[in-house]
Amino acid sequence: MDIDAVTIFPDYFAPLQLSLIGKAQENGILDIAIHDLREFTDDNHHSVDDTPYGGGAGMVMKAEVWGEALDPLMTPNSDLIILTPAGRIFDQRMAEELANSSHLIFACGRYEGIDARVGEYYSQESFAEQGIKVREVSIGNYVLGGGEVAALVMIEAITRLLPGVIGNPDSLVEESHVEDGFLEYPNYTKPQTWRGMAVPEILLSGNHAAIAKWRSHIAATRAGG
Ligand code: 6GU
Repeated sequence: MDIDAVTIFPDYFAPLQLSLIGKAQENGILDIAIHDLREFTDDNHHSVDDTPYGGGAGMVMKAEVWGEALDPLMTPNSDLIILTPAGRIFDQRMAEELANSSHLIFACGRYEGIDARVGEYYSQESFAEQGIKVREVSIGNYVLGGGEVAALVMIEAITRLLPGVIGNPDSLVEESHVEDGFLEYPNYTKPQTWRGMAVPEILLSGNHAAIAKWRSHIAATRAGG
């Protein structure tokens, strides 16, 4: 999978060199490129934002700069993800859908967001014909300073679903029920008693059917709690 992210703060993406995502890049499963939006400005001040038409607080990110940054990235079958608190809420189902894409482009807005014409422009028929899809996405009902952290959240949730990224793919199968409203069961390891607290007896029974039943009961009871 190819991932591009466009941002005015490329350093936000440093953690992508760590852990499983860092490994996946070394292994060639993932190719992540971070682009500095300011490199696509054409004025001396490298300005990326301007005052909103119609008035109001804050600044809006300029369509021209975003167009220059995104044009070279918009290859056939790309998914353009515009990060905004007004977008559709990201969940496990969307992660699974996006994990099937060959190319994700994350547009990280700051300030009061990106000029609305950018999303409209790349949603046009001529792009759709090339398999290019545009989505506005939010990671939850709260406001962040910008889309960078949201892009990191999405990249982590999506890329761990790719074949070869996670060491033990069995963990993906077990957690695939998250979408159905099931949360995970509690886990324990040695010692059997810690600070006077014992591990639930059933987990020591060796009765795999009974353990599975106990776990799904607990998970179902906790769900939505
Ligand atoms: Cl994608 N952006 C910002 N600025 N705030 C958010 C968000 C995105 N998702 C939740 N809050």
